[in-house]
Amino acid sequence: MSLKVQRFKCWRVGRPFLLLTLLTLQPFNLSAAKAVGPDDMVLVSGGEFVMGSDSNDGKIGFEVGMDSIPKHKASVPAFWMDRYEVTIGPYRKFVTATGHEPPSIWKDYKEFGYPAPEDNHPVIDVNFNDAEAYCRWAGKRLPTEEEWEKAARGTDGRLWPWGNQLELKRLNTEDSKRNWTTPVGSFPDGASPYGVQDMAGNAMEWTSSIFQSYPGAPKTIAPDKKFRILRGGSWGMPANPFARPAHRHFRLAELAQPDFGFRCAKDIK
Ligand SMILES: [Ca+2]
Repeated sequence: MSLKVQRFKCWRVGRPFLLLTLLTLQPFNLSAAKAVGPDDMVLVSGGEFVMGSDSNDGKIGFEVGMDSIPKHKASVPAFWMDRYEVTIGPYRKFVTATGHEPPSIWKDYKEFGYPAPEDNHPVIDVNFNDAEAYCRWAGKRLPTEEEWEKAARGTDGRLWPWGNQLELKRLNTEDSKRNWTTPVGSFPDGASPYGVQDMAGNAMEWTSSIFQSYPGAPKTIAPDKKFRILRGGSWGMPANPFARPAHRHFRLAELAQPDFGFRCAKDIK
């Protein structure tokens, strides 16, 4: 079995352990504007919003990870956010322009039975460093997880980008049985209050944030730069809890998987 298939299968097999971890481990220690910015970015307004989860959002340890509590107020300055996940088309231009190593899945997709890369699908099989390098090349940056969550949930603490009820027709997750990415923007009814799309499902998205406990968490751990936060779940995961925007997913920064993608943010000058 190839390393790539092993990696993905290990991840899938490992999901019960993730849930077990969430269950058993102590914490490791619109007023929304829809202005269109450069490169089809949308303006996310600055200010306070509801971040994180509590027991009202689901059973702690099952639907709500121990690392996602408590629910708290956070605040970010206004910023630009990509409306869509970064797609293969522009990522290919980045690779050509810079000589950056392309995702290995571009070469071996046939071997593993994956669909051929298509320009309007999100780029996947990228690690944190790839994502950061692309955003820098594009004159942007990765969003923090605070920015990502505000762009996905707005200010009112909703559970999903469109509201409080999970509706599987609004996103691409394992539940939809597509078993792969969809072209970005395929679920316009799944947009967030700011008009940002695919914030639940499709490609899971790297943020710039280092994994650490939230303020007021029952227990804290020291931040570790080796781990970065991904958000939003993916085509290969059940929607609940993984694609719920408050769900945190931490992985080694150098890890690439066939469902790891990203989008970029940008400061307002
Ligand atoms: Ca996504």
